[in-house]
Amino acid sequence: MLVHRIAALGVSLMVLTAGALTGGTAGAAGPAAARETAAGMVPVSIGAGGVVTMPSVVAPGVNTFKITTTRRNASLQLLALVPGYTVEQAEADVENGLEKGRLKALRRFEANTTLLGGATATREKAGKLAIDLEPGSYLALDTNKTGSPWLPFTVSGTDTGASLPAGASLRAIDSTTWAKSPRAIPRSGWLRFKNRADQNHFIAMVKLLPGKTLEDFATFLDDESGRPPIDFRVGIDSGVVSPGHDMAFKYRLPRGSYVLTCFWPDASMGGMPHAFMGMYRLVEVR
Ligand SMILES: [Cu+2]
Repeated sequence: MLVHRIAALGVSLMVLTAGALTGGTAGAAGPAAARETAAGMVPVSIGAGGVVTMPSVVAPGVNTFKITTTRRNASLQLLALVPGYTVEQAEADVENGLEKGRLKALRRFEANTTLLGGATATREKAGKLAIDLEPGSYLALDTNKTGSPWLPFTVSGTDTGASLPAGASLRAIDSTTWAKSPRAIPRSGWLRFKNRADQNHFIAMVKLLPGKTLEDFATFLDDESGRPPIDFRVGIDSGVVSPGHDMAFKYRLPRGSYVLTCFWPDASMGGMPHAFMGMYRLVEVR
């Protein structure tokens, strides 16, 4: 029951933060934009039922996936499966492991996938995701929609020659720890997520309500009751990234204090989301 409620909190956070104030921002003109267009811009559209439409072949190297959607909120996630592990097995393991909290399924999913991150989009605002992909077979899906079909695509051909866009960088380290720096990030730009930890993680960064502190968030997690001290509508979400992988996504946030956390379930802790293991810290947006 405890784990179920915790998981429900994680899911609601992911769903509610998806698409809040992310995506393409001002400053679309200029040299950076010209480079993006020149090298590896991949259009992705997400329609009813979380159906993803994008090119079936993408060039290797760094691509920028521009995500548009007719849905209110959509969350693109990219991943690759170990050869021999099928989409059907992966989908079943997600349902049993992530939604029903069955640890064997969660462990099998984690052992057989490379999670590459993602980005959110809303009907009003496109999202942008930059990832360096090696040649191979991949899948794309909308994690904001249960039952979204997993779309296969191939990475092959000539390298784009592009590099990941410059911007602020947040790092996961050790097992379930956020690196202490930077303390603050700008209000908009590209945010890079480097997973240097030994577990899967995602960035869930959510704004603290006025007057609330990180201590209030800690108390909320400990008590598992009362009103959350965070505004679920204002935040960003990176999609899930496997150890050793990097990605970057475009964001825009109002100035303020945010909790940087992760709700990925830890199989070695009975499926407890990382937030409940202390994986959170303050980030100022200036
Ligand atoms: Cu995590």
